[in-house]
Amino acid sequence: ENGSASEGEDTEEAAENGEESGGEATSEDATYTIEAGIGLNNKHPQYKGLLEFKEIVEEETDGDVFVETYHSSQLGDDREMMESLQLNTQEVTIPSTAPIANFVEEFTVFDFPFLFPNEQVADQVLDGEIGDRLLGKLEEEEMVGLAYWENGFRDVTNSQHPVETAEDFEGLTLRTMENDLHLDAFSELGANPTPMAFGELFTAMQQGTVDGQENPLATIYLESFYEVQDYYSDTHHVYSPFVFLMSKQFYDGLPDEYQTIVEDAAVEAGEFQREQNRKANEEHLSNLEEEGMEITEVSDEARAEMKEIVQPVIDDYAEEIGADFVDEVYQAVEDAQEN
Ligand code: TK8
Repeated sequence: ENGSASEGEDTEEAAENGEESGGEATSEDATYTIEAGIGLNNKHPQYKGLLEFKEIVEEETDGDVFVETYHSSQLGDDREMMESLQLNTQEVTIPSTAPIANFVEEFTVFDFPFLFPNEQVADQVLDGEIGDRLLGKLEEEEMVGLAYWENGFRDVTNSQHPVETAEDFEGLTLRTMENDLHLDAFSELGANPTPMAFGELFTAMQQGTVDGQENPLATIYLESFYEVQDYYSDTHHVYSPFVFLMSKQFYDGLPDEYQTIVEDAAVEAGEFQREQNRKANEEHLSNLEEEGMEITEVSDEARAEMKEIVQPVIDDYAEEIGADFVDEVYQAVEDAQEN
């Protein structure tokens, strides 16, 4: 690995070169190189957000910090990329909170089924004191959390039959993220959950190793899941945040001024990403229909029944990660709804 935080003696010179050429930044001109990798492909708003981050950082540092972007799990799956951040052999990744919970268990709370009623409430809680506090806990794991981005409300697809009520989960082999709460909640619903890295999912559906999966609309459409799935249901059972993570060792090695730049850029690019993501999630339902998927709308009653079934699992995890802390999160959700 190329020791990307290598301190060059020619910082000023590099910056000058960047200015003189006036063109695209290159890694040769830079003192610092950020290798940034995500699991989703380059059509997804997550990648567009990452390109926005790159543009801001390279412009604000006059090319002295160069950002190399990778998608489609090219650098590994969420877990592997986080491990690379811990070792400082990769600088940035933007995983869902579910795999992060294997490093900092309190992150499990954001994956509680039906916790957030809408995206605006999610924004307020994540961008508020609670979200901040959890980002702080990542430092013990050699990572720095710079901002929350958005994966979105998760919906179910499968190749067997429409999922309209809780009973329809019975017997479905569903790929889940590698997260114990997800595993237990889908078991409780009667499904056969199969945890698997995202990068293996398409093939698993294609080969029939799993009947289905759950992810937000943008992923279902932009990753062409409609090619191997027939039924879509807008269950919206879990809101998945993304977290913009940086290797702590790399971050600590940056000059203060650059730390501020990458932090602000992660937040600003995140605002752009959330916007793009919400647009995508609105557009892609009709795209799925055009591709021939059968769309099932799930009623509020059916959602309430699903919630009731998984409630014992939620209670167990609340106990495990700290009942007082979880109460604070519920309170923050309520407060956000009043605003
Ligand atoms: C992408 C993952 C993914 C997530 C999943 O790296 O694994 O299903 O929703 O999109 O974070």
